[in-house]
Amino acid sequence: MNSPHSFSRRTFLKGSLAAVISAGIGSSLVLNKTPFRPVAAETVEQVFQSACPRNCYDSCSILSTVKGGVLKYVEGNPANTYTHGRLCAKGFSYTRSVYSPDRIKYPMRQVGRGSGKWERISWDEAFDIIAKQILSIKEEYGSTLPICLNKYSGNFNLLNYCVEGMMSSIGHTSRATGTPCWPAGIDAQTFDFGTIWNNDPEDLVNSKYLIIWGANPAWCSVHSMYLIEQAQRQGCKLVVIDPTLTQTASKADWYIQIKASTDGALALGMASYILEHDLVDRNWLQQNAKGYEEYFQYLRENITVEWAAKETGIEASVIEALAQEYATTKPANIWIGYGMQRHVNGGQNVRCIDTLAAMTGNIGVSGGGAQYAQLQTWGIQYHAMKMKLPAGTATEKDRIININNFGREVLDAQDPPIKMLWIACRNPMTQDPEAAVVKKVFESMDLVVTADLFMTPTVAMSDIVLPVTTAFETAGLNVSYWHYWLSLNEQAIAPMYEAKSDLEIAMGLSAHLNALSPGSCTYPTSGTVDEWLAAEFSPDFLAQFGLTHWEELKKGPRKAVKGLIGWQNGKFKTPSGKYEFASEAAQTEGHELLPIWNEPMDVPESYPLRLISPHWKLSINSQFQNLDWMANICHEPTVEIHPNTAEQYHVAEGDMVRLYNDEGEVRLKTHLTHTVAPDTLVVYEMWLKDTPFNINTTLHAIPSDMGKKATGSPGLAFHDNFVAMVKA
Ligand SMILES: Nc1nc2c(c(=O)[nH]1)N[C@H]1C(S)=C(S)[C@@H](COP(=O)(O)OP(=O)(O)OC[C@H]3O[C@@H](n4cnc5c(=O)[nH]c(N)nc54)[C@H](O)[C@@H]3O)O[C@H]1N2
Ligand SMILES: Nc1nc2c(c(=O)[nH]1)N[C@H]1C(S)=C(S)[C@@H](COP(=O)(O)OP(=O)(O)OC[C@H]3O[C@@H](n4cnc5c(=O)[nH]c(N)nc54)[C@H](O)[C@@H]3O)O[C@H]1N2
Ligand SMILES: [Mo]
Repeated sequence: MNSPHSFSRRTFLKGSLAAVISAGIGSSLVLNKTPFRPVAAETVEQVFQSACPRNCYDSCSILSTVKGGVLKYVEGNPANTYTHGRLCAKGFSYTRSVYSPDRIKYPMRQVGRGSGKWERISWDEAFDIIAKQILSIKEEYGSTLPICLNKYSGNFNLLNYCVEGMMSSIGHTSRATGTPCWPAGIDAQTFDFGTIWNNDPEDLVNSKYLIIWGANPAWCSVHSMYLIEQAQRQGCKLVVIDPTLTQTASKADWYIQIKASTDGALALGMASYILEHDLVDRNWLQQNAKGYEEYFQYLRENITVEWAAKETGIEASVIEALAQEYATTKPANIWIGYGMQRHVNGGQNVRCIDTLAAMTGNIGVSGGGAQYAQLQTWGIQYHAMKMKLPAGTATEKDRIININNFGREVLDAQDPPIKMLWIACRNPMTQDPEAAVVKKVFESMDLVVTADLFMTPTVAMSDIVLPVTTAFETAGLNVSYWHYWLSLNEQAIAPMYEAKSDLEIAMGLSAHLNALSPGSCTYPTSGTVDEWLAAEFSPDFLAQFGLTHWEELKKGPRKAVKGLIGWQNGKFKTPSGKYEFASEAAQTEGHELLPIWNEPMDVPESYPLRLISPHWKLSINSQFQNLDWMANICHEPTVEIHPNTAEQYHVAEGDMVRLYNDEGEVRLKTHLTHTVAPDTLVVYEMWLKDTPFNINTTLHAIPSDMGKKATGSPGLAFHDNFVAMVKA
């Protein structure tokens, strides 16, 4: 997931069109209501290849059944052996999101930002207002830098990089850069290995020992659970390390509750045990690693299991048993989650965990690894994104705005200031830290344009909303940052109402800009969907999936034919070509040379409770939970609290409480459960329609230690958030 997850996916290569898209200069696009394939008679069912474009490990291949032009049902595509014919609850709800009465149906203008007074306008009018504003900014400031794009994870269809392309095609702009998902861990693995490269998750079945360390696949990567359970049936021991007893932990053979942000100490304690008991794979190290003697010296001089026990809150005997079992059961696998790196020392903690896999020779082998994510399958051409600047562009480059401190950095931007926002695939009002600051940003703009499907809190703070298509109403291409499948997404139904894809929007805006000011935008104003798709394939990319022509994907998804076991070739992408225990690259970036212990954040005296806000089973970030189908299952958020803590604060099950700190506050009901640690509260991040709930009103924009090198901005320490609690 610069992407993936934003910059990295974009730059490394981490994140319909209707059959014919026509655009007349100066006119709006002719909306093509003809589906990708002609609609057959009302009674005939047609099945289309679809792909879930959400920012999720699983990126499922879907089969969509359409009758009479209506999407009747969706199911997992069995041709994808990872999706395996299954979907998650969110996936099965797609028929509801497509036909939801809450869809934004037409372009609209809001009279008074935040007033709720929306009036319908035509696409022509919308494009006209936007194009004129862009040209007037250019006139006033001599550049397009006052225009800021914030796009991230609403839709990872690879053609959606057209939004970045559209921005480049008008000149240099300000860009929300980086990713909230995984940046600290990416940098950590970049220092250690050279990049991120997990084994094919279908290889999980070959593990004999699996530690899931700060990930919750039972909710966030549901298709991996099937593989994990298969491994368990074949004798694999499953260990889960998490401050919370998650649903994944409930499936484990061994759940270890850890104090948040102390994972590095646990890994170091285990490493010191492995070293002391001579369980090190010296042979592997000699051939593949650099700097391990320095690391071992650090362990010998500084680390004991007893010390690790004190830091982590885990008994010494447990650490010893875990280290012993991990180092002696082969192959052993560690899945390093994104939740555990959302801390001020998160990247360094990942580096500490990586060393365990290296010390025991569990790298480059089936069933082994230090699995985090992969970008191996992201090698498209980025044709929709790479656009020429218009002639006469005076600026030298885009301006970087840290996506993880969007509010503050936009307000602080000067020379020139930021005056216009383009928001696509994003809901910063609920997903970003410092929600009050983000609101100020929206209030201070001359024009805010948001392209979305639903009336989110972000749309509510915009001047213009542009209705976009769902994946079923457009075409695309999807890969995963976890598994190795490539799926084509065929257009299955005509666009609903007046919705357009982001690509159609880019082309339409370009037509309008050029009509008003010839040469002001280089984005193409025409092209068939097949042409746009074909342009993303290089011979290498085709070969990676054993394809001779991209259209073979119309028959079904394809899996990469090589690169399925990370680092099997032993050629690490670090400066030395080895696995680097000692990383000068890390040092150059201002980090430690070695994966030594870095302290967690101090608990502020006035705000003694740690508030962890992980991802929710019925949503993908701010999507899905707004649907009535999901609201029927969960209609209000709760704060999970340990019964002992509840007693201490004199609160009972279902009481309303106020959680607050110097950033803001949130009010919600309690749910008492032994699954959370006594010093910790858990509130899942989500957007529920028609409620003021927003957990990020309490969240400071505290950076995690790493992320800048690979993704352009540091990560965000989402889970180093501390609050006080009172009965409301
Ligand atoms: N259902 C669903 N699936 C999703 C998403 C979603 O919102 N919902 N989001 C998608 C996206 S964008 C992402 S980035 C991924 C996220 O995928 P995950 O990383 O699996 O999800 P999180 O819930 O963020 O965090 C996982 C776990 O980290 C734990 N954790 C927090 N701090 C620590 C710590 O200090 N140490 C340890 N050991 N554990 C810790 C949390 O308690 C949580 O159980 O999932 C993707 N899939
Ligand atoms: N407290 C807390 N906050 C978090 C996190 C956390 O763990 N805790 N996790 C963070 C993480 S890892 C992530 S990835 C972010 C995610 O936050 P965002 O990047 O904002 O992603 P989403 O909420 O998935 O979707 C944003 C919007 O995209 C819209 N959308 C969907 N498809 C399309 C499309 O085709 N075109 C356009 N233009 N729009 C579309 C959706 O309707 C939705 O309103 O949240 C972060 N926020
Ligand atoms: Mo994410």
